Amino acid sequence: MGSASSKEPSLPPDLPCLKIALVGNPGVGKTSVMLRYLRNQFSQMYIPTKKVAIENVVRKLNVPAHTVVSLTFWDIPGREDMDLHKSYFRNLDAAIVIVDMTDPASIDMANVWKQTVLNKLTKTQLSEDKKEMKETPVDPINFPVLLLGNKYDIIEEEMYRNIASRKVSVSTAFPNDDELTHEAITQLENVADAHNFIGCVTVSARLQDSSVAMAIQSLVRSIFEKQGIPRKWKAVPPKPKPPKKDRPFHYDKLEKIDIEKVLNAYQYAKLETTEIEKYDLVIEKADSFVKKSVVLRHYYTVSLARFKHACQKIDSALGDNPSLEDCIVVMKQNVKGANVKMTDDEGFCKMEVIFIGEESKQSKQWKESYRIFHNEFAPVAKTIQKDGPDACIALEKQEIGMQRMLQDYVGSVDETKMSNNELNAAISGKIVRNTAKVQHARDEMQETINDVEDAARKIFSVEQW
Ligand SMILES: Nc1nc2c(ncn2[C@@H]2O[C@H](COP(=O)(O)OP(=O)(O)OP(=O)(O)O)[C@@H](O)[C@H]2O)c(=O)[nH]1
Ligand SMILES: [Mg+2]
Repeated sequence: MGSASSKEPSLPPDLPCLKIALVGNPGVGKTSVMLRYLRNQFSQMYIPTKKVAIENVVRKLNVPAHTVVSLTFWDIPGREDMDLHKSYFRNLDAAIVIVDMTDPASIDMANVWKQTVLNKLTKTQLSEDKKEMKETPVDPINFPVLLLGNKYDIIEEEMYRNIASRKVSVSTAFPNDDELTHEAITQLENVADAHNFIGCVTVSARLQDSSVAMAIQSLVRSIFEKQGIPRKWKAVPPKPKPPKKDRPFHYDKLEKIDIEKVLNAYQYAKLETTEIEKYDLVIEKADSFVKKSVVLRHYYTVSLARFKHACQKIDSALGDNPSLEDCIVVMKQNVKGANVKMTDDEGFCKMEVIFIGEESKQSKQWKESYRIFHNEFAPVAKTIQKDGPDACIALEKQEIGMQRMLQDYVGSVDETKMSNNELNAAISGKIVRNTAKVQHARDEMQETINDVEDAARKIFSVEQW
């Protein structure tokens, strides 16, 4: 059995590790089969493998349960002058003899390759006194060797071509299985039977048809069936999570809201376009600033309302529309085994939880309020403080741009004496409405900045109480 890589911390501790050798004549596609399985790639170019190539992969295979398995493939070059070193076949779990379905000679050679592997099999074991490693031969009788008929795509094409030429005048859909025969398939099956391979499968390393993956999965399954899957080889079940109420609450590890995502996801009525390219470019730019201000204001209002609502659940005495200060007081009063302190954080505030006792279990309602404050309300308020003033300036510029656009449009209509009054009115109307929306967005952004400043003042004022 190959040894598990102990460097991978995320791997299951008892990862089953299989060492599999790929052998066969030169050019049959050993490297291609490995490349398809490991990286789902294929190259038409033939570059003969000069030295043995060793590749490892850890996969979850359905063999039968979803079991994580480490597979190490030894791609052994097929050249005759290759020295087949002992180490290639030491502690081997299985071998795949690959043949080329378009090359009958390579199929005939399959048994020679199988015997070569079996003759060289050894395994290492600790000596009886456990002082050294001993190398001992392996009984080849039950050793799993799979016969893999590669380049099936080529003979499949050939078979379909033959059928097509036989059925020139017949327009039936698919040929049935009896018609899909080829002497190479018969030859492959005969060799597998005669020489006691564990089975034979046709595959194509060229096509992305999963044939290679399925063949390897079935080989691994039969290895496990033969060796028996020791209990420890089964996929390691995930550690049971502690019951919900005992789970530690990481105050600073809560993921903060992603403002960019919020902006992208928000359903927003865009500014109107005019179908005049030079105007629409300006409108599109203005639109991004308007959207940002609308979304930030909306999100700020919603998260503040959600925070207040959550605080009401901590203490129902808060009433219907509690002030922000009262909510912070409730948070401070209801924290257990800790103090809550409001501190400055990038222009807004942060709710710091300072533990004073060993037991610090907060109620579900408290945690939810904290989560909303930390995760939603504070991040959006900080973004408004940071980006709001620039957004206001940008919106002001866009507003001027829109006014110029209107002048330009009206001027251009006069100049060309266009007679389509309805269309002119529609376009001017769009520009006027867009201008109003930009103006409104700027006013709202300014108001929101003031609201956030006000909120920060109120929150800090609680610290002085
Ligand atoms: N059409 C087709 N061509 C294939 C397939 N598999 C491999 N080939 C081509 O066959 C040639 C030889 O493939 P390799 O994978 O390099 O063969 P190999 O067995 O590793 O050869 P050596 O390293 O010399 O032992 C390449 O040109 C591949 O593109 C297949 O499934 N279909
Ligand atoms: Mg090769």
